[in-house]
Amino acid sequence: MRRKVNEDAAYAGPGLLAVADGVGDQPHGDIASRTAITTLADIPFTADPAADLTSGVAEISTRLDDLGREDPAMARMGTTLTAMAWDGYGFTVAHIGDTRAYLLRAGELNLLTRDHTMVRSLAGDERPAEGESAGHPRRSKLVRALQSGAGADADLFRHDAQPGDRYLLCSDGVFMFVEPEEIRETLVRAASPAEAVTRLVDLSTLAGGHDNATCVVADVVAPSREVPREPLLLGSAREPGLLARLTGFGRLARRPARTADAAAR
Ligand SMILES: [Mn+2]
Repeated sequence: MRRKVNEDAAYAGPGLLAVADGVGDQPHGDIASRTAITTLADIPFTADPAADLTSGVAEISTRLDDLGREDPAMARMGTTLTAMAWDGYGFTVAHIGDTRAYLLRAGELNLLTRDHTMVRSLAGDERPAEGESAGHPRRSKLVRALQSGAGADADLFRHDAQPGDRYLLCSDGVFMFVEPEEIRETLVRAASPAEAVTRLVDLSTLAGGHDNATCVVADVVAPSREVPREPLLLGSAREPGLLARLTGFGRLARRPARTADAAAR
C-alpha cells in the first residue's frame, strides 16, 4: 500500500541536496514538505551556507506560520527536513525530524544525522536504538519538526567531504524498510547515483514499504574528472528517484545561483 498523497518532497542541484517528509499525524504534510523544499530552492546561496541555511529554515518556519494563520486546517502541519549545502569542500547540514543523511566512505555507511524521534531520544546515544528500524510503532513519533506555530529548531553542522564520497539523503520510507546493510551494499554496488536511487526505492517497495520512499544520492568527484550532466529526477515510491552529482570538488569556490524551476515538484 502506498499513500495517496505523496508527503515527501526533495531537491537535488549542484549546490543543494534536500529531502523533506510531511509530519504524518497532521493534515497537509504534503504542503509543508513542499513549502520547505521550494523555500530552500529559492534561496540565493552565498559564501556563507550556514547563515543561508539558518535563514532558509527560519523562512520555512515563517511561511508555515503564515499558512497556518490563513487556514486553520494547516495550523499544525509540519515537515522534517534534511538539507545539505555544498561549498566546494564539504557541506553545511541543516536537519530536523527523521529524514536522514548517510555517507558512504571507503565502503562504510555512516549516519550523519540524528533522528529527532521518541525512540531516538530514549536511546540517548549515537548507537542505533532498539527497534529503530523495522517499523517500530513509536519510531516515527517525532519530538522535533518544522511545524506551523512551533518555531525552527534545526541541527546545523559542517561536514568535510572527500572525493569518492557518496551521500544519501532519504525519507523514513526508505530506512524503515531497507536494512542498513542493504543500504550500504546498494550504495557500494550502484554504478551511478541514479542506479542507487532506483534500487533503494525498489527495495523499499519490495519490502512492503507503506510510506513514500524518497532518495537523493550524490557523488563527490575530483575536480579534474569530467562529469557528464545527468538529469534531475524526482523520486518517490512509484517514480524514479532524485539524483545529483557534485562536480568540482575543491575547485568549486562559489556555487552558481540555482533557479526555482530545477526544484522538485
Ligand atoms: Mn515518511
